[in-house]
Amino acid sequence: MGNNTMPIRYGKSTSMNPVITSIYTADPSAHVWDDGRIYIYASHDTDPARGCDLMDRYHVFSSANMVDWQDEGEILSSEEVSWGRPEGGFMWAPDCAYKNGTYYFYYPHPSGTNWNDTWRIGVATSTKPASDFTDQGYIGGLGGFAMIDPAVFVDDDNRAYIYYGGGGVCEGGELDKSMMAIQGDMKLMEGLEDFHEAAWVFKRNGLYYLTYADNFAGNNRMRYAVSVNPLGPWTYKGIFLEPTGCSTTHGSVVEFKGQWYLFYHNQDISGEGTLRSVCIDELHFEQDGSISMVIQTREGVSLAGAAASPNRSSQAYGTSACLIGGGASLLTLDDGTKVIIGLQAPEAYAQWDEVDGGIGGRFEVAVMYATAERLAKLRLIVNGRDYSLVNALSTGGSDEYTGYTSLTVRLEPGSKNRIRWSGGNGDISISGLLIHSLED
Ligand code: FUB
Repeated sequence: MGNNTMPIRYGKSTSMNPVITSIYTADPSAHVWDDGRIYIYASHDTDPARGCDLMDRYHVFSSANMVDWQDEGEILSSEEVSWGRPEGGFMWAPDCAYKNGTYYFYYPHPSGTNWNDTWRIGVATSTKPASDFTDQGYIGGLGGFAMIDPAVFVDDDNRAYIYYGGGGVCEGGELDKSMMAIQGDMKLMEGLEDFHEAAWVFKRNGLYYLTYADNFAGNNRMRYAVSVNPLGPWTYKGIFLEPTGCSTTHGSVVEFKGQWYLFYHNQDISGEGTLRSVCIDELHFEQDGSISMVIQTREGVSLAGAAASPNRSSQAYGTSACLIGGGASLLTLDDGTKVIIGLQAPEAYAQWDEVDGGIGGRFEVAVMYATAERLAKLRLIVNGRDYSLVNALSTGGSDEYTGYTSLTVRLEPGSKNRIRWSGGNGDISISGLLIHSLED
């Protein structure tokens, strides 16, 4: 064990798309907060997929420059929602708002077994943007059949509005000072053409924009409408995102350091519509304020501001401190480095038993790997909790140990944390474990 740097994550000049590759994420709601960072509040498609019902937890991601994204870890799971569907699951497209020192996390979640009839909009709060959220219950008077996808817009005058809906119905209304109740009535958002779901509202040059997913068969697109009033009526303007290849589409539009962006998802990593991945591309406006068609790129977006420091210190655990089993074995490379191979079988594993969690808290747990496969996966188990599969994209060769994949989890205080990476999802070899502490 010792100090190390993590050069592999850094040095990219563009974000690449998808931008989040370690786990599957969808429905990104992006916000820039007072700390100068941009945050993505996303749904988390759990692997292996089981429709959208097994989406049972949320992760947040943040960046200072649009290229280097930090997994901030899990902020809420269906197990923590006392009023939620007894069977859990269905933590769909969320959003977050900030007002007077509190972050409000809004999420759609069914309250009954008959899930699609019993949607409610839950609210969890925290004084931090990406940790310590506690559920506060749901917003009274909202919900019912297919009523999903909350989006909250706080106007320049500090008045806050909530929009939501699905199955062709979009409603909006004003939140009261508590940010957890509706002031007055919700009303139908008039003037939208072919609304399906995924409402999002932003303001530019005094004009309000409402973006949403349409019903285009099998492959939704994103459309938008504008208004001089945050609750409409709206004037329909057109399509600005063509199909991404995924059966759903869902996005958010935000300005960061003078450039506008569209956050959306596709299924490029998995090829499956319920294992989606967040992407980012630039969004541009015409002279008259209309949105230009967004060009979906493989490169993603360029650095906005300084590159992240490659000098973050971390704890590195080599393969000598590792227990291996189930068919995994050690191989000594020409330069003397020992790596772990043979992780093809589900029983195969590499486990570190004495990982130092310091005083306890959030840690990015990473593994360095080589794989020639387009997509291999490792299962991450920390102190007995199964965090599901973590993706490892091809490094271009089975002896190219340049891969880095990670997930942010909570470690216990002290040096008895047990971290296990197990196989069974592709030919992948690993050269070590890294952990990096995040501020709580
Ligand atoms: O992620 C689950 C659902 O799929 C969202 O709530 C919809 O907007 C669609 O993206």
